[in-house]
Amino acid sequence: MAVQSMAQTPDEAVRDVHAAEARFALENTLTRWLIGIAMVALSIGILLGIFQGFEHAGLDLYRFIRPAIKDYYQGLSLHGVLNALVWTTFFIVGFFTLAITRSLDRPLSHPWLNVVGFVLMVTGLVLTAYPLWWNLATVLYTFYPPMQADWTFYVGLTLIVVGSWFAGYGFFATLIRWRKENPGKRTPFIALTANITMAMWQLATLGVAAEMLTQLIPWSLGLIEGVDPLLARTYFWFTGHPLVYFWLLPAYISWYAMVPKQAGGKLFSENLGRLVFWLFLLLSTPVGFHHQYTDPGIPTGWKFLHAILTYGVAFPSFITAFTVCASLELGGRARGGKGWFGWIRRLPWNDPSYTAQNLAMILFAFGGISGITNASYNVNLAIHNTTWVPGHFHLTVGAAVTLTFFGIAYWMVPKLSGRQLFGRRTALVQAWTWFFGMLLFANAFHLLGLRFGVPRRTMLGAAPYRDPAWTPFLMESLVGVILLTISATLFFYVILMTVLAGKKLTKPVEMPVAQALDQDKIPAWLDSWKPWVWGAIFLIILAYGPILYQFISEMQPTSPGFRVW
Ligand code: HAS
Ligand code: CU
Repeated sequence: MAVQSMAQTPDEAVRDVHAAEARFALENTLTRWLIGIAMVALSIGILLGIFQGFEHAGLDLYRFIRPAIKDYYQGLSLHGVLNALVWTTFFIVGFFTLAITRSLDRPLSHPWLNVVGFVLMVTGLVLTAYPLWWNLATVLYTFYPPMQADWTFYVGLTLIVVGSWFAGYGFFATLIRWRKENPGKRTPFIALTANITMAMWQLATLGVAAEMLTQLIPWSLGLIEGVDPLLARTYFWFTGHPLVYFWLLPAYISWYAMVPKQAGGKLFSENLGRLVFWLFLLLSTPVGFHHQYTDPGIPTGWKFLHAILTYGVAFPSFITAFTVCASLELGGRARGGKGWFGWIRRLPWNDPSYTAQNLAMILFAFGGISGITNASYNVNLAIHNTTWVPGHFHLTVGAAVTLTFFGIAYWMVPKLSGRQLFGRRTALVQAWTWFFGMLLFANAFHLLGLRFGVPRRTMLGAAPYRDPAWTPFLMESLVGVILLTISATLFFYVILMTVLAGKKLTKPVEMPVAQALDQDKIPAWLDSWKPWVWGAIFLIILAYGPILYQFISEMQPTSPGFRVW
């Protein structure tokens, strides 16, 4: 990065920053497209979420958009795929393209890999959108067989994942090149942790790749007659759990390495931060059976092993809670905060990028608690397949991750568009309405599931067994949905107005990068890949190898496909 020297005028310094930014023209273009597509997907996904919220409260809005969207289940499939799979994956790859290259202060070493990745992801998205739109893939975002979708759905999703692999190869190649150019130097935190996230993703997606290639794609093309649902679900959750950390870790990167800078402080411990990401590489995957506690056919011992490992993977999040709070405290005190809690008031609550992310952290504390509840082998039986589970994941992916991505967008969109954020106050209202909306929505859903066993993924508005005792909670969730509707409208308004009508920036925005208290004291073992990658492979083989071998050798691919909606 260009630094303003004594002899430079401010104008010259700005020109230098522009020139430095020009080196990243391709990276900027890729990021613009990726986060643009992510936001379009999110806008449609959210719209359908609003329809669902109203349906649960007894107001079927689908009748106004029929036949475009046939019913609740088609809407729910679109909502889940667009929000949980498309918004996240496209935003993350876009964010990393910018963050890794700025962190290493060098452009991508093999940009064609990232361009190929982008083309594959977009082709995959188009292929996936077609059957979703025509009600040929109403199988919800987990696409459990024997529900069957059109082959284009499976091939499309596969291409999105393969595209993200290519993006990952581009990032790895760039990191390797940087290491050659900078022998003996410790990898910068953001570049390292973003690459760890992508490496975790490569290992984790082997499950869904096997599911798609050996079962779902040939089955939907009529090349094989049946599938084995238990084997397919096991492959799915092999990827499905680490998928949630693929969403979370980019938010953690921002909380560790960017938010402390925005708060005016420093990262409390980079060593702890690095340890956390290596632990996620190690422990994210071998835990998938905590989604299958109620599946018959999986021996109890395996479920128990995955339960133990799940408590293991919660540990790095506890470290994160500690480190992030300590870093914010450093910031609050540097800004003049005093006393036990006085520093909290001094945090930059007037900065929407900061506020969105701090609110995201607070909601994640609750989402984390409900996750740890889910993970208990026996308590899970009380809440599995109830609305408790969507309550949990709206606090995690819907709040911790999405609200953090909104916060990131509040500096990244000005950076990419060269325009000042439009409506700082509106953006602040957006963050707070999302916070309260998710809080009410998720609280109601947790309680409905826990107290009444209300089923998830069900047209509750039309359910004949609907109990009047549910009504106050459904109304609470409706208030949440209304707040979220307002919030989403404000978000897209702020982003669109920034791009279209924001004041031109005279000085480019820089990516916030926090210094760490211990940044000159990083030991080699927190900068070396081999032990962690081998450890991760070893644990995956231990936790999945024998049982997958048994499932594959006893496979009964007999189930035909069903189109239920
Ligand atoms: Fe989960 C189901 C267990 C985390 C997402 N999860 C789901 C599903 C989704 C999902 C989408 O064991 C539904 C799948 C489906 O459709 O069927 N989950 C966990 C556990 C964790 C966890 C143990 N989940 C996540 C994250 C997600 C996510 C993260 C998305 C991003 N989850 C489960 C289980 C199920 C499940 C079972 C299956 C349920 C069933 O029966 O179907 C842990 O990783 C959570 C650890 C987190 C913490 C919180 C740390 C707090 C921090 C914030 C600190 C900052 C503060 C701010 C306090 C321990 C880091 C300070 C403020 C100032 C002002 C200074
Ligand atoms: Cu999980």
